Amino acid sequence: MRGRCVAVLVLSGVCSVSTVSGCGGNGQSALDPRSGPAHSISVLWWWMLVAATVVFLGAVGLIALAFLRRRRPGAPIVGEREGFNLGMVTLFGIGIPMVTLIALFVIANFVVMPDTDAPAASSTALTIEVTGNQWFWEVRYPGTSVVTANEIHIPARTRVDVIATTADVIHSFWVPELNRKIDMIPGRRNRVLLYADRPGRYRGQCAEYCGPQHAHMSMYVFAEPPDRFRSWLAARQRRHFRVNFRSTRLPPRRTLTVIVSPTR
Ligand SMILES: [Cu+2]
Repeated sequence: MRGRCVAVLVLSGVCSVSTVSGCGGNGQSALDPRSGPAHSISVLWWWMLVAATVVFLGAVGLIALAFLRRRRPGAPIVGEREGFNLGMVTLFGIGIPMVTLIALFVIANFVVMPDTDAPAASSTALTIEVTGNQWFWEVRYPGTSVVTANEIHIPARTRVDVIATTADVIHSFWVPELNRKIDMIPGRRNRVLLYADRPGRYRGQCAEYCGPQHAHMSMYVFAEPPDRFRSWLAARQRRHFRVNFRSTRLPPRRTLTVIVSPTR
């Protein structure tokens, strides 16, 4: 019996470590925030972990206590007191869970969500359109003819309004280090803020199962210093016009500069 318990504990530990290790290591972690909204989400996650740990350890402690005292009547210290069991059940079964859940609800809905909501139109400096396709991301930069696939270029320390749409099924746009996920629903244009507080490369992933190649539907956000971003965009635009000018076979609307990069 004891050997089986140890085996279960070891297995649980291995599973927990494997699960947690899957959260990082590939440059994609909600616990490594690089923007204000992502920071709020990670703080909420840590508080939820603390609350869940306290409740879990409390429950395990009470189970262990009950097991150790299984041959003795009554509770420790108070003994066999009338109404004690009902009080304990009310406190641990109703009181503490209600307080914990209400606190998390209030913090999540009134503190974190306003932080991660779609940005007001006047509060952003740049708009980018991202369309989910089975199974790649198509990114357009309004006002230019530049199109990229599976990579999004943004200026760092700049509020960017992402308009998320889909060309086929439901996808979910998610760059964990920068903000929450947002669904791409046929016929709708959802918006999410992208903001990187420092230049870098941030991995994103479709977070809604969208078909057999869903797991390969990842992308990178390249946050660059604003002047380098402007140079990049201008260079791509010039290249588009050059390709467009030289092309004699394809109609102009088809000769867009598409940069396809492997994401795995
Ligand atoms: Cu998808």
